[in-house]
Amino acid sequence: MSRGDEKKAAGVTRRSVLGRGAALTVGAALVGAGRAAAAKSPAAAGGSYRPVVVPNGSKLPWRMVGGVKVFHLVAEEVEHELAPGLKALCWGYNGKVHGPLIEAVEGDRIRVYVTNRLPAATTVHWHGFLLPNGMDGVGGLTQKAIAPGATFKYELTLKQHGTLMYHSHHDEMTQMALGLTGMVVIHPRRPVGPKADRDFAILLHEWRIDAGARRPDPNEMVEFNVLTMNARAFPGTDPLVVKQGERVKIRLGNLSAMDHHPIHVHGHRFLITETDGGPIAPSARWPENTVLVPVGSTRTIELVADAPGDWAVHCHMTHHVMNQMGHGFPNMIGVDPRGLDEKVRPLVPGYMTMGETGMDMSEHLGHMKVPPNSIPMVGARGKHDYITMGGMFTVMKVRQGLRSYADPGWYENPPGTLASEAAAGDLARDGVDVKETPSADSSESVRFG
Ligand SMILES: [Cu+2]
Repeated sequence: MSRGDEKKAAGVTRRSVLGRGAALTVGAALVGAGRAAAAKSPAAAGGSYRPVVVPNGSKLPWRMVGGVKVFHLVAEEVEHELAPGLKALCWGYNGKVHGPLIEAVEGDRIRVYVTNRLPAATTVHWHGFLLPNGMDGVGGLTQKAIAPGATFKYELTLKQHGTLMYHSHHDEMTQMALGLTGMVVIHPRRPVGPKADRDFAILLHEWRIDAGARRPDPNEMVEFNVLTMNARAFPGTDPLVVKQGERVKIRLGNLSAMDHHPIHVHGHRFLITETDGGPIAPSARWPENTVLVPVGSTRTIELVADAPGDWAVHCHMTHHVMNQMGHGFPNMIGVDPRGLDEKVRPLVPGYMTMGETGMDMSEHLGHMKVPPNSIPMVGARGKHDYITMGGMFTVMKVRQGLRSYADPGWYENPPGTLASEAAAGDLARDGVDVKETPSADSSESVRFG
């Protein structure tokens, strides 16, 4: 997320302390002090709202012209870094993949210019919007496609609030696979219920990028090997930094080609409060730990971050928390590679059998080579050890008494709250003999020893 976003979010948090009128002034001053962004301040929008934070992402600027919010999207080729070590030639908007998030308020009249700098015709579909048919952006059906070099104009009044999306609706298979997608947040004109202290937006996506290749393959139907949150794969994802006790909203959108993503949040339970159809009545919400975000949908969850720590937030499909270099391996689990490596090395210099105990690559770190412009299947160094995760994975960092939302580093576990190797004294006290295996034959509750 950009520093501007952080500043805005930090500035607006102070509103809860100050009076509303005074706070708006403080918020506007902070935003103005950030970039030349007076026109983007919530105060100028005619409604007060907590600006959305887009981890690793960006927001589209706008200006007010005769009571209309004017935006300008430019569809173009973008060289984008999906994770450190992996860059791809994608299609995006305004130099970004995915496109910048569009933020507005229910009731706003918006005008969006779309300039096409791609080598192919395109459109922009306003996904989930209640709008005039001719503004829906379906190439051929509701409009003529935007030819390369042309600029089209979409204009509509926002009749709803919630988390929506935009994407190309012309040769979708190619254009969405290359990244022509983005999110839209429409804040309610008259909010009800408690306001979130932190409001995050994350767009889920999947890509096929062969090792060493620079171009995502839009023809892939099944084997996606780069899974992303806001177009970044772990360890390239920014953490979600939250003060302990804050009310957190996470807006999840999914414009993957083929896969739904069950997003799991550790250490907390949340309520699903909205879909792209709008808010769910409070009486109909139920607690969850995992929310399925189907293709072409958004889901908004809310939680109170009451537990300090570094909490994993990730897709629960285990192949979606893996990166490029791990799929399609032969199954080597249980194979004894001794002797094999020596036989193969004369034929394949540097050959090393991997995967005989799984995909924990920590042992191979340092001498493991991957082809240029590709990333190993998992991970990064964590505080305690190697983190065997990649892809659609990030960390929610909950801390007491934060002074900024900059990455606070790894969590310091209070004494007695960290899993650790069992001490001999503990084993003796509890009658646990590590050489014995308690019989697990009974389906009833039993005691051992
Ligand atoms: Cu997934």
